[in-house]
Amino acid sequence: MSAKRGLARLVGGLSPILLIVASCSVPTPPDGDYPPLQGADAGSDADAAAADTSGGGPLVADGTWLMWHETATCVEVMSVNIEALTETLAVVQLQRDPGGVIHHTYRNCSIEQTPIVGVATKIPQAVVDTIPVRDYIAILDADAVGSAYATQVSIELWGVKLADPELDVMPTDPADPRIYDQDNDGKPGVTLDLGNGQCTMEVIQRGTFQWKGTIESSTRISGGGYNLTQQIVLHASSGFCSSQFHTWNPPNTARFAIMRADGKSGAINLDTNQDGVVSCEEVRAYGSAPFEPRKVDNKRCQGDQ
Ligand SMILES: [Ca+2]
Ligand SMILES: [Ca+2]
Repeated sequence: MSAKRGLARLVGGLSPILLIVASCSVPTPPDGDYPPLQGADAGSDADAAAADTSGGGPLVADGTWLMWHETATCVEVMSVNIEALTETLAVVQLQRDPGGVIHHTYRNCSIEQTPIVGVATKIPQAVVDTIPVRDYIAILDADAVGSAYATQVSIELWGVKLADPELDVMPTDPADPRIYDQDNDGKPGVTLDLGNGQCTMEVIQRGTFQWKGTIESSTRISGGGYNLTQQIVLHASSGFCSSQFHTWNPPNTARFAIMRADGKSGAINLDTNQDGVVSCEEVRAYGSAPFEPRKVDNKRCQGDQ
């Protein structure tokens, strides 16, 4: 089935949108791989708080960190704009090179979304576990508390491989050779579950992330950023899944925190089974709650589209 069929069966009166494509005004990307250093101006809500018992010494990057981030998506359903939130937990290995650049190796551990008009949109663990590990860099203007942290633009692809991950037009034909069965269920792309098994949809997705924040302590960095999500529906089983909605990412709402998790520098040690590795299972056991996820607020979706 093409991406254009089966539109708006469930939600009457909704103008069919060719594809679920989230869009918003994207800030000017940095020149080259090394973004200009700026403060955490992109995240007006850059106040994510979590338990942190570490001191105010300089930050030592090398080691294992937990990253939490929260991103918002607005969904237009029957002319009403609704906000959904996505809470993500990841294990990030940080390594500093002699020039001071911080290399990140990022592995997703859990991705949870709030329901949309009461319908749960589940990201199955089989999808999360098979998202490729990705690398990106950040720079710090210094190691002291209060110093600025900024990452390059980083692209996360689900179920598709692109020569230019950031700029290539996303394919829409499930037979396109760039689309692959990431979650190994025999179907192209990744399979998402809506409404606790009510229906499924096979999609590919491109997530664009850039983070800017501040060193809060020797074991914690937090701030805001922007994200852009583009999702192509390859096939939908029925019902709600085959409805197409206009979605977008509201600006200046994304938040993140990176918390050292390997017990060094006074940090918390999430290696609870003491095998020397902080696993995704151990990160999921810690959860998002310590980062105080905010509640959905539909007022945030009444503005820019
Ligand atoms: Ca698949
Ligand atoms: Ca462990």
